[in-house]
Amino acid sequence: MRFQRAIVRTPGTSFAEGITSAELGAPNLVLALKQHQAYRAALENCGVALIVLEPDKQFPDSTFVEDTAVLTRHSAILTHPGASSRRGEVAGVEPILAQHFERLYSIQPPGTLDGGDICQAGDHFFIGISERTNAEGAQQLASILAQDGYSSSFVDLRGHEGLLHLKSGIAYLGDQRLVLIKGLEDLTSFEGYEIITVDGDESYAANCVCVNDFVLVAAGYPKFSTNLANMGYQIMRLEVSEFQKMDGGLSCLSLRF
Ligand code: CIR
Repeated sequence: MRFQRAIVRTPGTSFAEGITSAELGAPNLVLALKQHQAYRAALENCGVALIVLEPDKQFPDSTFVEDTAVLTRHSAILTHPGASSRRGEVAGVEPILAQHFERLYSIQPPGTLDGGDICQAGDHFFIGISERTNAEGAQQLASILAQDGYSSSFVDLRGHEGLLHLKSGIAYLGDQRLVLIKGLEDLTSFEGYEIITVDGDESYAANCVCVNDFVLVAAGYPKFSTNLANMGYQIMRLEVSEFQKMDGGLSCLSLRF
């Protein structure tokens, strides 16, 4: 699937007040803005037209736009984020999604769902059940996706410490190829896929994003990025240290469609 557009939101002045468990210190906003600018430029180099939303100080985590929606060829599904402090972010992306998608759905409470827990692999969706996405939210999404002919399966992440979202530990590269962190690669959900395992000391790099002819990879993880390059992928390495401090990664910074 080729992406035409991506929605991003510039981090705001309250960025450091977002939720984090990373214990990597406070993020530097000036550096975060610089890294965000490079991320936007990388997406443009992948051939994607950007829709840049203004910073929203009221929602410190709102730069992590991926969590607010799940986008398919047919529709946009607005989420109901698991963290109550993030729920207001959804209304901030709805108008722009309404301009681009004919059909909009919403995950309804008591269902909760974060976009970061959803990994599309062709016509199949892996739906992570996590601290943020509950079984009810996962089931609602599966039913919506089924209406459009997509299959889905649930991946229970609750025993996997340190994994905030499914996509913190998995990425789909196309051609039935999945990137997986150690510990997830044995799950039966991923049978039939070719697995590229990420070493434990580089697990943060598993959150890479395939955008058209390129794979965006976090800088600083040489074993993984060299492995991908040797497999023939065109790599763009991006510094995302300030987003990592807030538990975020490359995929969460955009909604691609
Ligand atoms: C949060 O805890 O919700 C944010 N600080 C980080 C969200 C990262 N999103 C993602 O992995 N999809």
